[in-house]
Formats: sequence, C-alpha cells, structure tokens
Amino acid sequence: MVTRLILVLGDQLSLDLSALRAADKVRDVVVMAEVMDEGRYVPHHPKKIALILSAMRHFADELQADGWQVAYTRLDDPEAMPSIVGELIRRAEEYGAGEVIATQPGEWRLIAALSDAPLTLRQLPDDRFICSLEEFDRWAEGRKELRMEYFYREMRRKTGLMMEGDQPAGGKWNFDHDNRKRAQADLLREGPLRFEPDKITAEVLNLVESRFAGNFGALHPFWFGVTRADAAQAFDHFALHLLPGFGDTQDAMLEGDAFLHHSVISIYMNIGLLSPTDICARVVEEWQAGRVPINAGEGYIRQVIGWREYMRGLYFREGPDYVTRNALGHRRDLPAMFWGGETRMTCVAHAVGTTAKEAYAHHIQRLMVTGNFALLAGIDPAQVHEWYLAVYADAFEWVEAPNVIGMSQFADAGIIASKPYVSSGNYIDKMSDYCRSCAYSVKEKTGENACPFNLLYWDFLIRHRGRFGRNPRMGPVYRTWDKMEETRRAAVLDEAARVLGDLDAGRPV
Ligand code: DLZ
Ligand code: SF4
Repeated sequence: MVTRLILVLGDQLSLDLSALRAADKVRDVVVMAEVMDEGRYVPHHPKKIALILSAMRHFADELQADGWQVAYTRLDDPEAMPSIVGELIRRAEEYGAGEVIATQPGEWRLIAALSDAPLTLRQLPDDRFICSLEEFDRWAEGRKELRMEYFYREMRRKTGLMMEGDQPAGGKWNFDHDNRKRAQADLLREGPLRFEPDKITAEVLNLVESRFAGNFGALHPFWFGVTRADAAQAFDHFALHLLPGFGDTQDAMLEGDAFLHHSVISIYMNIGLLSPTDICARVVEEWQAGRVPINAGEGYIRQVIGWREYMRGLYFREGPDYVTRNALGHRRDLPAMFWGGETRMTCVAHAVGTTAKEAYAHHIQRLMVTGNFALLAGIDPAQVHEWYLAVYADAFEWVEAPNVIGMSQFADAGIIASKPYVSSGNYIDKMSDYCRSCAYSVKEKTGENACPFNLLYWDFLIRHRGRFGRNPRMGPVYRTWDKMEETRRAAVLDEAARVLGDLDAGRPV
C-alpha cells in the first residue's frame, strides 16, 4: 500500500487529532515541520515561537515512542523548505507518498495554501471542539442576532455541565454579576505553575534567539510547560490553588500581579496539549466537591464551552475576508507604544509591559486597556489584529480575530458586540490600581493632565454619532454629552484632537 503523509501542525498537538485517527501507524508517515513562513507571517513574540517549537519537538518524541514514524524538520535543517506546503512536497517525493491527510488548520490563510497545493490532500474537520462548524451554522441560521449567551446555554445543555435536569445549577445560567470585584495585592497568591526548560527547550531557545532576535518581547525567563504532562500539571495547580478565587476578581488588574487568579491555560489548550472537555470536567468536579464557588466554576466553563467555541464558529462562518473588515473606517497607524515605545499612561505601559515580558495579558487588559485605546484612537483594525496575533502566546487566528476584529474593535459592524466596548478612564480606575501612579489624572476630564481615555472616549462617540446615536443602549451616554456645557464640550474635543495629533506625529502620549 502506498504511504500517506499525515500533517500535524504546531497547534495540533493532540493524540486524538482527526488526521492521526485516520492514519495507520505502519503504513503512514507523520510530517511535522518547523518552517520560517509560519514563524514570520506576523512578528510573533519569541516566547510564543519557543512554546510552539519546543512543544512540537516533545510531541514528535511522544508519537515516536508510541510507534509512529515521524518525519520531523527543524528550522535549522539545511534542507528545510520555508513553507508547510514546501515541506509536504519534499516529503511526498522522499517517501513516494500518494496522499496527504491533514486536520483543517485554524486559519484561512493556511487552509487556502493546503487547498491550492499540487498534492492529493484531504482536510478533515478539526473535531477537538464541542461544537462542530456545521452545528454552529445550524444554530446561527435564521437568527437575527447571534448572542453568545444563547449559544452558551445550548452548549451547557449539550454537555450537561453544571446542569440539573434541563435547568442550570444554582438557578442561573450566568454568575458574571459576582465576578467584578477589585483585587487586593496578595504576596502569597500562587500564580501559574512555572517549568524549568529541559534540554530540548534549551536548544529551541538558542534557535529562537538566533533567528528571531529582533522580535518584540522577552524570550527569557522561559517558564511555559511544553508537554501534555506539563500542561496537565499546570491545570491541576490552577484547579487546586487559583480556581476558587477565579470568579470574584476575573476583571481586576493590579500593577504588581499580572496573573491574579487567571489560569493561563489557553496557551496549552490552543496548541492541543489540553482538551476543553477534560478541563471543564475537572472544574465541575471541584465545584461539586464544594472546593470552588459556583461563580468561579460557571465563569470558567463559560469561557471554554461558551466564548471560545462561539469565537471559532463565527470565524469560520464569516469567511476569509473577516480580518479585513473595517466598519468604522479607522485608518490611524498603531502607535509605537504598542511595541514598547514610550507612554505616560500607566495602564497601557503595564498591559504592554506584561505582554512583552510574558506573551500574555489577561482579558481585561486586552479588551479594556489596549483594545479600548486602539478603538477610541481609531487605529486601523487590521494592524490591531496583527498585533494581537503576534504578541500573545495563545493567539491563533480562529480565536484571536473574532475577539479583536469583532468584540474589541467593532470592525465587523456589530456581529459579535451589540455596542462598541469603549470606556473612559473611570472603568480602568474602578478595576485596577493603575491610575494612582499615572502621570495623568483619571478624575480630570479636560486640561493638560486629563486622562487620554476621558478625552478620546467622547471624541470617539461624537465621531461615530451617526452610527451609534440611535442605539438604545447608548442613549444615556449621548444624553450626558448633550447636557454638558458647550465650552466644556469644545475643550474635550480640542484636547482629544491634540492627543490624536501627538499620536500622528509619533509623540509619546
Ligand atoms: C505559530 C506557528 C509557528 C510560529 N511556527 C510553526 C511551525 O514552524 N510549524 C507549524 O506547523 N506551525 C507553526 N505555527 C502554527 C501555525 O501558524 C498554525 O497552525 C496556523 O496558524 C493555523 O492556526
Ligand atoms: Fe490609564 Fe487614565 Fe488611569 Fe492613567 S489615568 S492609568 S491613562 S486610565
């Protein structure tokens, strides 16, 4: 029988991957390839590249130990081709392979490249998710509005997680209301589990250092887990030490604590080292044993079976042009402060600083600090999208693009968010301790020292009044504006123009 090639990509490191299930250990060859094109199509954070390459190498070893034949290409192999398709063609010749079996990639770019490859190639559905793409489309069909909350309820019913018969445990589907507390500094908070690099990781770190030296972000200290066993241990640590407090402070931000009670598990889940169903089963177990309050348990599984699946469904439903959408016509370039350039805004400096150091920031830093700023300042959403895709270790387009283009930047004209996620400095002040040490004053609404969020917030709303003015959920904010004194309104818009002018001139804000 003719050999077939089984493609396993860097974010497909799951033993139950559909391509592996369709394969025959004796007959087929698994192809894994470190390639320059995947490393540089956006300027990925060095920690993200190191995580993927080291996890790929460990996974290949695991497959080999399990009896698979693996053709593995390292980035520094002299015969390595620059692209995945190039590697497949080279390996097909080498093994005289007649067919390639792949699991559909999580990005339209790569799906198209595989579809166009001069090879006989089958792309199987990626079924490591709770909701298949067909099921999502059936759910979405004919609905006027796609609301995550209703989709989530379907997923609760489907999985039976935290259900009592056909009713949600605790009598409510969603306990988010309890999850908006400020956080107190706590020197004893455990934080995510950290791992020492082993020999394989050390080699990868050297390679990344030499090939991606100019990329934004710190490679060292590298503490991510890189195997399924590491990922399981990291999740266990979270479940025991951090999950009980996860709900309450989910939206809080502290200068001295980048992680609070967050699990930082998306970095493992999104490359396939942990399965969403296993994770949720464990969370429910902890809640049933009385070790975790319902708001933490429900809040956590909602992110995994609700939000994450909903993002994926929408990404594939909306199609390849989704990442180019720009409903608000925003054209400004991404300011240098997103790449670590100077800023006087403590909140942005912290969100970007954590990102540079850890290839991670939590959801409120992403949504309400950097995302909020980019939206208010009218930054080109394609540039914002590429930034998020590059700098976060958990960012793959199927999940990152709908979060950024849709949820954060409103560039899809409201498919995901029914109103733009914008706020003045007030929200950041309420949820963080950032404003205390900021050069700007969050209490000042006009003047030299006024928090830029306060100025840009109104400027954004006024610029887009034609679109949002009639949105009933935004009525109250426009009424507040209309009641302001004329001179004050003029001052706010003048000063916002000054801030935007500074951005355009490349002056630090
Ligand atoms: C992100 C990434 C990087 C940096 N490098 C590789 C690689 O060398 N080989 C590989 O198979 N995958 C890599 N990836 C992940 C792919 O970019 C990812 O599979 C697609 O973007 C689809 O999600
Ligand atoms: Fe951010 Fe404004 Fe607070 Fe400064 S005052 S930290 S810019 S919200």
